[in-house]
Amino acid sequence: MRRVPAQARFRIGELARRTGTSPELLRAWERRYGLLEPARTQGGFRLYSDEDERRVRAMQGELERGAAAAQAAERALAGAAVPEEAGAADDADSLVEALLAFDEGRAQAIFDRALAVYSVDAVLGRLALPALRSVGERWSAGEATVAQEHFASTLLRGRLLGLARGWGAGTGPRALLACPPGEQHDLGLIAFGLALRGRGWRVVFLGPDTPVATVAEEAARLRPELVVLAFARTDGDGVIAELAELGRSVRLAVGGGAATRELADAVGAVLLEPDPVAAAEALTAH
Ligand code: B12
Repeated sequence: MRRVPAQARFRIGELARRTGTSPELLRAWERRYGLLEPARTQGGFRLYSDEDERRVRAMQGELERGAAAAQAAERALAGAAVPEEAGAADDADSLVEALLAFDEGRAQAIFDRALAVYSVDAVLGRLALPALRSVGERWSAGEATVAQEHFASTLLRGRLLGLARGWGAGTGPRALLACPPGEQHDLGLIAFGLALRGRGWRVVFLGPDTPVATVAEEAARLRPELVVLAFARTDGDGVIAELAELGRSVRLAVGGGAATRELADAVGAVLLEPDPVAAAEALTAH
């Protein structure tokens, strides 16, 4: 049995929650196909890693595409070799192409394949976010229509929220995520939530356009380790005073394209790094 490598850190229940499977099914795949290679703690508990999570998602992807279980396991085990960087970047270009062509089937297939081969961090940082940003920039430059931008944002938002299933469960520190009143731009915040969950946090997501009073109420009820608000619009409604009040009772952080040092200082918040994955890493390391 392998020694406990640093990245082996969650138990079978957490792996089942993350992948929408059951501990019984995971044990069966481990026993029958050697799909998972858990490490063992002193106490003999199995601990699983991101690589184990990638294999389960790969197995699910192959089964969804109609492969037999043994064949699906074989492909999932074979999938690990692909270098993350190179492939994902190419995928981002093909994904943007498929999205601008309203080719849902191809866009979904590219996303499925990426999930089968790369970690969630790589899918976020090298595929979903670059593709969303590229469509956004083309829209701003008048090279993409509102319909193309809406199609792309909605499809990817659906896939990212699909990955978020169960992100509120577990025993890790809890983060309460929301967009302030009048703010509908939550794609970066969803990506940030997924990156936090990948690092063992529990995520409570209130989503777009949330009154600060509602955030304060939930924070008082849940007592999260962190409250995070995302700002994409510079012309956002005046919530500074309300946020500063909230910042006096909870640990507050702000992020997003319109989150500035001035805003963070004004409300007593931590200013998060622009990249959602790097921001989650920095917070967890901290
Ligand atoms: C998609 C989009 C929408 C979608 C949002 C869908 C959704 N669920 O998020 C919809 C259609 C709802 C929308 C509506 C509007 N939008 Co809009 N939208 C965009 C668009 C095209 C892309 C934004 C996006 O999501 N990009 C993908 C994300 C992942 O990238 P990003 O936002 O750049 O974020 C990066 C970082 O900031 C970071 N990040 C983002 N959030 C967070 C959060 C945390 C915690 C962290 C750590 C990091 C982080 O992650 C990303 C890094 O990769 C941009 C144009 C652009 N080029 O950005 C305009 C844009 C943001 N929208 C704009 C405007 C004006 C509007 C509307 C008013 C348009 C209208 N007249 O109706 C409405 C307002 C809605 C509202 N009340 O908020 C303006 C904002 C101008 C400003 N600075 O104030 C922009 C910049 C377009 C423009 N150039 O004018 N929009």
